[in-house]
Amino acid sequence: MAVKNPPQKAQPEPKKKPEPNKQPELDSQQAPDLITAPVFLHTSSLIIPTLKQLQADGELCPGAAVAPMSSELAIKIYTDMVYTRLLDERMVGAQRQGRLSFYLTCTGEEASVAGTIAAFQADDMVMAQYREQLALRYRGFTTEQFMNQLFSNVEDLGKGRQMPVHYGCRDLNFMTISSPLATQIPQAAGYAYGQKLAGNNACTVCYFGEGAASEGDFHAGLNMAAVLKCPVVFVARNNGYAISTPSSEQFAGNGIASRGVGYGIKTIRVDGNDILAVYSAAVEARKIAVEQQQPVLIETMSYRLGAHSTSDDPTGYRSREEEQQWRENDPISRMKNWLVKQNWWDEEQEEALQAEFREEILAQVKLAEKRPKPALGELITDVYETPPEHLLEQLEALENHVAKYPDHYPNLGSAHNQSQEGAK
Ligand SMILES: Cc1ncc(C[n+]2csc(CCOP(=O)(O)OP(=O)(O)O)c2C)c(N)n1
Ligand SMILES: [Mg+2]
Repeated sequence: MAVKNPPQKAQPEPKKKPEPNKQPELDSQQAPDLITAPVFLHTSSLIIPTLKQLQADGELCPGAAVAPMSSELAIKIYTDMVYTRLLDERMVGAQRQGRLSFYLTCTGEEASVAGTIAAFQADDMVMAQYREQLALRYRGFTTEQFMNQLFSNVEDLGKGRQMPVHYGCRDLNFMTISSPLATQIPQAAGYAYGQKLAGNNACTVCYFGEGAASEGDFHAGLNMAAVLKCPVVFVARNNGYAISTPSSEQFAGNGIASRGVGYGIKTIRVDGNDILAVYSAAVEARKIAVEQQQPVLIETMSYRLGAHSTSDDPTGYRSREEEQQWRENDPISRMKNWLVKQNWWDEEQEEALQAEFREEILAQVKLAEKRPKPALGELITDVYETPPEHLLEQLEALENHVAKYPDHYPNLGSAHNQSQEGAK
């Protein structure tokens, strides 16, 4: 199936014959340096091809120059994609059962994340948006760690201070997610500039959605990265929507890739549902970032198959037919077809793996939801060396409130009593 993102105009428009009284369009391939009459550039002056290497039936596209991928790596990538799909399904279910407050899935975009993260080294920094849990899984974040964060319990690395899904893990070089869109983009440029100065041959991979690319931070971040030649790979996940806003209502240009070129950044657009194309592009992108010390932009064309979050209902703004069209273009089945053709995978392995993942996730949900919440006093630690008076007052007021209405805060239990100690 051709990669088409129905709600947006990401593909170049077909060339039309100039109509009378219309400005002729300039073809960048034949453009002279100087012109003597006003001729305007148009979106279609920039041709942006889409890299595709794997077909839906698991056959390679003729002539595909695929980055080498061992069977071990292919199976690791595939099983992490399957894990994430199941984790997402289960956690949406947990939210619907009232066990969890909020969740965001990666469903439909697994190849965009798996194919990119697999091309980076463990000491490369990841700065993500919020839909890239697969990158953490790839680096070894455990089911228990996912659950502790999602249930904001005492074992959560973030001490229960963040909304569910806002993961962070220092040991895995995964910067903590921030809710305000696009803040990670200039931060990634800055982090990569630090890596350049340190000369340690590491780089940063920075994920964001096409919607986040409308923020000012996107423009500042890309420009800084280009001018300062920062080793950062920007991955724009173009999934067709920013919550309910289709890309066709977000921008009039040729996707996000055209902007990379505009900032002087080496740029590639890939079929985001094609694991081999995404991986091949990311392997080359990392090489450029580290060996040539300059940024790269990858735009992955895909589709957000699920709702924006558990607070959203997409039936109000898009059709089931559109969703079905993309469901048939599923990145996981495409990779599975390829693996089966390589004789690296079969149905029996698939069933065993899914059963194992389901059991593990369910067991960890049950354990995580029973763990106590972090001590209340932790709310005001780690910012000031000595918590200031006004925060201590607010903490006291909160503790009095919780003491007055204990039935409303059942999970605080004994952890609440430790809070005084935590704050001091
Ligand atoms: C600065 C800012 N504005 C608005 C929001 C609300 N918001 C959260 S997610 C989102 C859509 C982002 O879309 P996109 O970047 O395409 O990512 P996707 O959800 O499609 O992966 C919006 C508008 C926010 N978090 N931060
Ligand atoms: Mg989007």
